[in-house]
Amino acid sequence: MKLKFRTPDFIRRKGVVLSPDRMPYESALTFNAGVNRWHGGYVMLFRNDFGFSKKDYDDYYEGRIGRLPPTLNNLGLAVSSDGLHWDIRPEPVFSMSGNGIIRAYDPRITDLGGGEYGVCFAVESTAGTRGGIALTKDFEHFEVKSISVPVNRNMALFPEKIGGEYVRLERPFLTGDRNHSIWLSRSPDLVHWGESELVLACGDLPYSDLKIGPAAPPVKTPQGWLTLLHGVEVQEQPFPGWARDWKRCYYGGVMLLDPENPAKIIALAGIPLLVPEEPYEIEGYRGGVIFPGGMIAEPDGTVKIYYGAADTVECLAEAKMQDLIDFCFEHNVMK
Ligand code: BMA
Repeated sequence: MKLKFRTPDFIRRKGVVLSPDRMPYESALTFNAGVNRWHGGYVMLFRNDFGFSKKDYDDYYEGRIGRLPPTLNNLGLAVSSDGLHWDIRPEPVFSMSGNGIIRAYDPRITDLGGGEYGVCFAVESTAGTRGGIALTKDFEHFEVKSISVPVNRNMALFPEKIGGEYVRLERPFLTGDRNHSIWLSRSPDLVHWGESELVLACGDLPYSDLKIGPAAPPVKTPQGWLTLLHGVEVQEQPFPGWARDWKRCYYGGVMLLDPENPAKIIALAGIPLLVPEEPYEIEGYRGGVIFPGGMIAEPDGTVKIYYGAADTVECLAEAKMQDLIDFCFEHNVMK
């Protein structure tokens, strides 16, 4: 398949860091993780989908079964000393169901300081998709602070209060696909959210004609908040996935937000940062998906970018902080 874009040369892929075959419990897909620093190393909460296999999809598309099994999922935990090699904890650590809630997925981890971590996640409910926020210190016990009204997801908390308030990016679903835009809301307590402002409309991102969303929680730099996002384009030809009619391409993107008023974009790269090109990004459950959920700035100027690939595995890529910032300005479409 010929893609319109290519990943810039300064991105160094480190490959797959987590895959379903390594799971100590039932797993079909392990992807869309949140990652942060923890106890001198790194911590990862990842999405673990189970209850089905590639064979079910082959059987379905070849007419042997009329219905696909339902997707079940939980969140798993892994820890690492180098960010590349991960030890998976023996049991999943988080799941949600009941009271109209079907499942929780796509976690993102923000270090709020003082040993406290904010975890944002999407919630599938009978009334529609919702965005949840929980607090944890040990990644075993989670205190759910708030779950939004439908329809919303892709929340990412900033690591510090701005103007005395907690701040999050989010992606409500508005009317019509092209209006799935990135918004920013503020809260005094992580429970009550408001003062919402539009950050980026889907139609203003050149590599997206369907929807966009916030990705990893923003990282503070001297130039502003470095922020990853994803942009979705409709493809004519489906990628070679288990889901054979999946005709979408998910790119990773990057932008810089104003340090004092993060609802304002300083620079937005009008071309993608991560394009699905490697076999593990192109083939899987849903081929052609890059879904970044974690970004860590290292003291030596390297940035680790964690992303789900093909909705099947979790990957790591690295770049220099300066290259990411230069990329935003060189290809800035917000002039
Ligand atoms: C989105 C979410 C993500 C997923 C992506 C691509 O709508 O469901 O969890 O990675 O689609 O399938």
